[in-house]
Amino acid sequence: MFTSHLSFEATLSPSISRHSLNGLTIVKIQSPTCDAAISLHGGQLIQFKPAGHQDVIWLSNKAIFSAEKAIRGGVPVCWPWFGPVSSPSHGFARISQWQLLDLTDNEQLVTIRLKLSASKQTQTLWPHDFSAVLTFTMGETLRINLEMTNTGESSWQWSGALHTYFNIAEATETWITGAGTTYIDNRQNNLFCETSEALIINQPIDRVYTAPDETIDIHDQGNQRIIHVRNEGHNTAVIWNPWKELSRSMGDMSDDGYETMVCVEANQYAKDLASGALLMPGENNALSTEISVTSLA
Ligand code: TA6
Repeated sequence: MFTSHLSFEATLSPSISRHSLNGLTIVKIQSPTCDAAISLHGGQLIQFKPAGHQDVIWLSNKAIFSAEKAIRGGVPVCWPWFGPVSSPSHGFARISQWQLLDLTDNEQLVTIRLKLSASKQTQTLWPHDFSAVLTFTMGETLRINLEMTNTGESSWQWSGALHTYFNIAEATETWITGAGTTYIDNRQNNLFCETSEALIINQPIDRVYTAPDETIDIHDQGNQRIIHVRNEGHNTAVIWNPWKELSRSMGDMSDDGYETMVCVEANQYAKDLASGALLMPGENNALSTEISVTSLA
């Protein structure tokens, strides 16, 4: 567990402290309602455990904490594009250093805001002016909101995802409802497919659901719970499980890692950069996901 490798730096409030891990800054939350952690590298939540529940968010036990790489697990912020439509894949936000803007802590509810603005580095990858603010609201539930502003003189287009890795007891005992009945299958060369049944996690899955309900439910039977995922500002939802072969091929994922995780992502999908959502100068847009748990025990 990453927590055993944290070096304490400072107390920021009764429930919030700052630590370092391999040179990365980790903000840790320990409140009466939840344990959580956020890496300023990538602006990435890496832990969320509501009081009285198992971890809701999955983090690879082989995750690499380095400024050069996205952390495997948690909630990677894929922005200002999703997927391999440009380089680096899934955009630069998840490998950028975010700044701690401010925090609030009233014990029941903690909010943390991080900011990323355009820089010489980002403009070599994406020649636009922007500011992006991530707001994490953590209590019995978790809400992550990515707000983006076009601070430049010309319009730009974006796509992206809050690429959430969920912790489940056992993939083959888990099914997903609410994703809808139509999807683009990345494993069949982006073939458009229709389905009716709930999705059971018993094979490699890499699907962009094109008409998801506002709330998607993960029936985590092995943990006797349902995880509710309510997305806003998205046009699709991505469901991903790498399964055996891909798990084995990823150095930052154990061979059996696929058995206890599934990604359900709030996604603004675009098949290429030019098809992204348009943002005019001075305008802003947002993408959010809210996660809650119903115990069936
Ligand atoms: O969200 C699904 C996906 O686009 C998959 O195709 C797979 O590439 C996954 O994201 C993880 O991508 P990463 O770059 O983090 O290895």
